[in-house]
Amino acid sequence: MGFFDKLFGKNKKKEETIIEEVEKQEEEKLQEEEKNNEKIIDEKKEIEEKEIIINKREDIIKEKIEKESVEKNEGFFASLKEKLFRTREGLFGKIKNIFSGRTVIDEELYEELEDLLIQSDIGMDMTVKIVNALEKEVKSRGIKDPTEIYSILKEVMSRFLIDGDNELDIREGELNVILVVGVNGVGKTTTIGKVAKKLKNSGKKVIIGAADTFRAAAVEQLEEWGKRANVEVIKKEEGSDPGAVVFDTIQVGLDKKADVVIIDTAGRLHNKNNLMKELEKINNIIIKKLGHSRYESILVIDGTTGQNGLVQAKVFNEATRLTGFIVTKLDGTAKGGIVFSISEEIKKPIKYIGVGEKIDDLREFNTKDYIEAIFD
Ligand SMILES: Nc1nc2c(ncn2[C@@H]2O[C@H](COP(=O)(O)OP(=O)(O)O)[C@@H](O)[C@H]2O)c(=O)[nH]1
Ligand SMILES: [Mg+2]
Repeated sequence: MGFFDKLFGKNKKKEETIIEEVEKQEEEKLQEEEKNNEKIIDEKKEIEEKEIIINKREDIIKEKIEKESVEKNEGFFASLKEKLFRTREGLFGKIKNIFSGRTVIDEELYEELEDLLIQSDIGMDMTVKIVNALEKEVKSRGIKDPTEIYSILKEVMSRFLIDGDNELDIREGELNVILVVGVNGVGKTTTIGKVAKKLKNSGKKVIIGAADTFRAAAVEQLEEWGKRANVEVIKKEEGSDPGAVVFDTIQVGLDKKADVVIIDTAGRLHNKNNLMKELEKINNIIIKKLGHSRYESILVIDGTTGQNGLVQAKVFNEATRLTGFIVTKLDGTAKGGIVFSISEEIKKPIKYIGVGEKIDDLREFNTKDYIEAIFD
């Protein structure tokens, strides 16, 4: 082996080891990079998975919130308690506080209670009756703890609500008439739509008569509700005789073998005598057409109008023949005491209560449910 050979051979060896080393290093680098890449991919995956979970959770929460708010505020499934939360939180919440904040039962307590009851639209007379009955009950049971009074008040107040006959008198196999009266804006037309849907859903054939002929808008509004409830509406031109509409509606009801005819009426009170005369005429037409006077004549009262509602109830009750009441807008008031004074002073049943502007916002009235809904 010559010198060069020796030299190059050695160098060759050196070259090989260098290449080997470089290759090794590169491989290690590659492996490291791959590892890093895998790590990044894993991390990315993890983040993506987390995002999916978070999104899913958000969707579930969103859905839940939407569902709850729909159930709370709308539709048939909202409980009466939810619908009457203003009444409960407002007035009756305050009443609860006057009992819990003291240690003795004294005159001052009863006075405070009286103030709150009057504020709730229960009215002076009713309030005195309730508080007297309460005092008597508390004494006779020997109650000393003010916190025990709340439940006794609940009991006493429920006694002042007329129980029974809360359902509309609808008979099988004959035409039933429901005449709906009340001043403008109380919710007659809206309530007729709600009642029509309820009856229709229970399998009845329903026809509505538009006897509020004084405003074209009134007829249009009723027709709109007729569409929503999917029932026929009988009407005549604006300004025509309301009695003639009543006559026609009952005739169509008889011809088509309907189960129920509901009649919407005008509610102008600026001319009270005229209105009452008109209603008398309508009543006579109904009795003549049916051949008897077994029909519902329902006064609609706006629950937010306070004692004014009670005055209306008295006026209508004296001038026309009423079989019951529907109190509307109880969703919109912190009061709700009007229900007690109407029930006690007029001594006629509340058939339904209105708890909103939608077609399903109508509830059958019964003492127990109402008391439960407004007391905590
Ligand atoms: N919040 C609420 N509004 C109601 C209720 N009933 C009726 N209303 C509203 O009261 C207003 C008058 O109703 P309407 O049916 O036209 O009264 P009418 O003049 O007696 O026929 C409308 O804006 C209705 O949406 C109810 O139970 N709750
Ligand atoms: Mg109307």
